[in-house]
Amino acid sequence: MLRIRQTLLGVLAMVGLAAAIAAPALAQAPVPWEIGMQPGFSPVKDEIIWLHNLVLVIITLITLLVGVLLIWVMIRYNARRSPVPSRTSHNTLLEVAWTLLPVLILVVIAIPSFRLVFYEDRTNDADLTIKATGHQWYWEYTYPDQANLDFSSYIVPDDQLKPGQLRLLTVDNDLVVPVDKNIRVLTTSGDVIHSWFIPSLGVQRYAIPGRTIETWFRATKPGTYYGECNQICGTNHSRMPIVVHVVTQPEFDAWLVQAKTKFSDAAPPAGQAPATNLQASVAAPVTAR
Ligand SMILES: [Cu+2]
Repeated sequence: MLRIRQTLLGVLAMVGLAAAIAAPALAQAPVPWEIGMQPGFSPVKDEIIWLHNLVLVIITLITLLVGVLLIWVMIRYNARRSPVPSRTSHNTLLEVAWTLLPVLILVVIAIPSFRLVFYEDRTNDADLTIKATGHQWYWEYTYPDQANLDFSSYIVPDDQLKPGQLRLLTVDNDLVVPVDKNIRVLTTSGDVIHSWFIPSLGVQRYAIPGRTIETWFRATKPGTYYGECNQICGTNHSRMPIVVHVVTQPEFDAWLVQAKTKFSDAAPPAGQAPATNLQASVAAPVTAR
């Protein structure tokens, strides 16, 4: 009897362990009928959500006030109830109030808004820098601190998706970064304007040819974060998703070793412009621009 119980416990423990291993890790992607923002997993996104909620309260109050005033005017001052309209054309107090009040409301919104713009602009103490270069139609990622490790990230076409992989959001090579580290992001482009956008990390930066723009994020939880190019950039604009895989520091170090071997022939020599890598050269020829 004891033996059976022990065996059963053993099996249960194994099932539990297997479930823990197989449990889906955090994956932040859009879901159907989502009307709010994706939950935040970076300090910048938390600030964005806070500002959004502030403006939501203000705009709701204004909408209600204007709505109530409109209904009141329509009922109380329509031609039937008020056949002889008032001929008042000036009211100093009212005019001062409806000029100053909106100004004050705008100032209340502007102060945290500017603060946020500067907060998301850059980080002074970056632990890691990555460069995201937009191309028609894929992303190229470079790790300047890591001997210019460089690789391309292409969408996985619908007919090659494995079970559980998200359509239009899965790529062959994820961008991998460590958790709880300040990641400096530099964006640029090799052709037209793209935009590097990951909603749950609060990152959105144009990728402009001939320019390098900076921003940053710090992912607070390991997981997979999905984003997309959100600047209309041509025929396959919808087919250059962004996948950021956030892992622990030891996992990141292990990945680096493996990635440096895997993408070694793709890494440009230090100090030189990134060469077109292997994947780019075997990619389908670009027919439309
Ligand atoms: Cu694009």
